[in-house]
Amino acid sequence: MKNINKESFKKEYSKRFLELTGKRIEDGTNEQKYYVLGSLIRGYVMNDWLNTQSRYKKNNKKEIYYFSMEFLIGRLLSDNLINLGIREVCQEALADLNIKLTELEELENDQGLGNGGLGRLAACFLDSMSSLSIAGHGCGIRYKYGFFNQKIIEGKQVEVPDNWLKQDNPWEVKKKDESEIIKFGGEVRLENVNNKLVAKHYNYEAVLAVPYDTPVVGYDNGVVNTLRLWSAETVNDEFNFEAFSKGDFSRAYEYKNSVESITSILYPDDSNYEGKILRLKQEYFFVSAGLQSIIKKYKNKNGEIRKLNEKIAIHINDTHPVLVIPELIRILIDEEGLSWEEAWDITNKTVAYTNHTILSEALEKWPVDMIKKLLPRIFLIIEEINERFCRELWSRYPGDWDKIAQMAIIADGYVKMAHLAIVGSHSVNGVAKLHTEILKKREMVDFYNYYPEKFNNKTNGINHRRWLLKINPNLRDLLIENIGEGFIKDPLRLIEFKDKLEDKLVLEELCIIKLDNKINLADYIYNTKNIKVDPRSIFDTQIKRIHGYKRQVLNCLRIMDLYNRILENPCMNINNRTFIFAGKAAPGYLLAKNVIELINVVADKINNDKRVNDKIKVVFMENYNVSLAEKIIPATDLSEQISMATKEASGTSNMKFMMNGALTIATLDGANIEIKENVGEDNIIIFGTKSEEVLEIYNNHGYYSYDLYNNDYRIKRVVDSLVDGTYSNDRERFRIIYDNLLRYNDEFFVLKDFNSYLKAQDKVDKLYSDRCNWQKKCGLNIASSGVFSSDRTIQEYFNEIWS
Ligand code: 26Q
Repeated sequence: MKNINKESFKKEYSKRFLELTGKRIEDGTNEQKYYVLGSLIRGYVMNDWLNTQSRYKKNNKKEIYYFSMEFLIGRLLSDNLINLGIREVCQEALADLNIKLTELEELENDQGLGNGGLGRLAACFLDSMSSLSIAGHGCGIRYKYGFFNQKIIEGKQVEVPDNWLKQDNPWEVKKKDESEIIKFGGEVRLENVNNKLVAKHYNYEAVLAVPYDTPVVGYDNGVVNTLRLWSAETVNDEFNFEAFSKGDFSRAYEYKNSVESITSILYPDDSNYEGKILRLKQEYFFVSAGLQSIIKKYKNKNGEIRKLNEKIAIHINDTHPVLVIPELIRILIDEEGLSWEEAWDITNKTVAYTNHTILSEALEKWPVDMIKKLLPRIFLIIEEINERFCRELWSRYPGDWDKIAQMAIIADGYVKMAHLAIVGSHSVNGVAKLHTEILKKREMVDFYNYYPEKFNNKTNGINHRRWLLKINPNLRDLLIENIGEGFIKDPLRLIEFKDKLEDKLVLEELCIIKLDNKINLADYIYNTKNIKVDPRSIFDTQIKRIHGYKRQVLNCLRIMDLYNRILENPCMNINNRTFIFAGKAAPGYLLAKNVIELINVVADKINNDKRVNDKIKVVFMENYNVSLAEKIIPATDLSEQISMATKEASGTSNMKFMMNGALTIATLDGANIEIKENVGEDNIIIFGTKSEEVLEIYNNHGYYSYDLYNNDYRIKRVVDSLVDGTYSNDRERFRIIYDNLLRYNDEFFVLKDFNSYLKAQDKVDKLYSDRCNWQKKCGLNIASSGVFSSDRTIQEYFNEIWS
């Protein structure tokens, strides 16, 4: 990175402003000021970007490609400034020009190309790879529309398209000259060429894949890796020429639209797999484009194709990019002339797979006919993999047809993508200890028995530079003051903060920082929602996708119960609380949408009831995204991680809250278990049915929610209030939730865990009353959070999978 000082920056900025806008700074809009700043910073990065690539080439370093359908990046401006170490200089220089950096930062649209956890994890991993000087790049799709924007109208979620590219994106560079051709449909014939059977593809539809590269800047190390996102265009300029020249304009447009639609939208569903052909097209499109460009680059570096796996590692983020396996085999055989055995061996050694879910409804399986028609060559290869695999199984388990049918890649007219991923890769990992154990012992037990060496755990992590340094600058300063800057590059050193917690002044500082953050959030809530909340109340937060298993309903029923109790006992002695929710529901997920409506209706009732509204308030914040999370997390006292045990593979917001000094109320699910191990059981509040019991009850069908409801007055009262007119004159309004709890036997044990949750919440209230002790626990959470940096996670991937 070149050295910049304030004066030279001011000159360059003014010059660039004129060049790009044709205006003087004082006549420009804030959007223009943001764009010019972004493009100037990108310019600064260019040299390091080039140098990084040349270094990798010269050192012949192994390069890692992280394939993901989703990258939930959020904003980039301030992260890039921090990693370049120039945020302060820029801030001062801009101030001289009468520009407030923080205002420009707020103008940047979120790059919201992901649904939630999986996409955000990919973004954190990119930062960690660059910051650890690992040659690791991202490969994905440049969706024209990101994850929808959520509006709440009359309590209900309304989806609005996220046209994020309406604002010019200063970070990306289009590289049309590095485009690739992707082939769909048509027929494949095996032809004899020089006494060799060669697959030839005819009558296919060709689509152009155009890459857009975004630099991924490492922290204070001059490394710049690449996030390459692909966009679909027609091959022959704009239109279907033939139709166009015959005057059939509408058909010509239709064709252009159908091609561009491949990369138009991100599927907004993270839990319910839907077998839409467009989704399959998206998957193959970016996989094929990414692989072709990787191999081109590899061969350009004089790489010997048979040694591909020594210089390239490909990681697939869940099964969504699993077509890399047959596609790589295709390229190696059809284009490079390798034998099946060679191609298979190289592919296997190159590809590794992470599983992110055990929800069976989220597992991808594609109809055979669909794959056959859309990707005829790929289908032949999958068939071959399946046949060879089944033959292997036969010799291992002769006669055990059931097992072979269970494990086959193709069965009952479907291709099972997880099976393809396990068979075709050399490593399969879960994302937290419990999750990996469940994969090994239950969900994938047959595969684990067959390939025990492939299975391993990599507990998730978060990028502590964004999720601590950036979003909580006062806490950052306090940490630096007390333990120095070492933790920035070595987050495990956060543990040094533990010793400082004996100092009353430090605890007081922590308290002030939190209060300050809460005041900021309270202002934001007032400005956006017109609700006044008390910054001295407990900020109790549940922000994540809305889903049955995450149990926002449990939280909401608990608030409804508390409301009842305060009405009964107006002098009840509790700490004031502000309940904060945020999250989006998949557009077709009616239960989740009903939950959003319930929270909003309950909020309205409570916030406007003078008998209680000085004690409790409920806020549902609209349009949850990365930037909103960045505002809420540093201001939270209590982090709600209350999924039904076994269902949340890991969770990552749990780690973000911990790192910012919130206490966690949690079930023993996902990475909550490791949070407990690290912070100690006295510094986290645990409740609820444990995973072993959940699994047992699932097996024995030994749970009847109706009995619980009938035998527990408080449960009955609160559940009845869903349909008895308490919250809505329309008694059918929350019928879906009601039926879920009673008629459909409460799949996620909301009622079963209700009392245990209430007790845990009472405990929280008591703990909070002893403020000094509470602050100390917050400090211990911060000090113990270093292992949850994605630097640790990435180092493990690197040591144990990629090299
Ligand atoms: C699949 C097929 C068709 C359409 C959509 C999908 C799809 C898209 C997104 C399926 C799943 C997802 C996302 C899953 C996800 O975010 N899982 C979360 O991953 C986090 C990172 O590992 C974990 O922390 C969470 O526990 C897990 O729920």
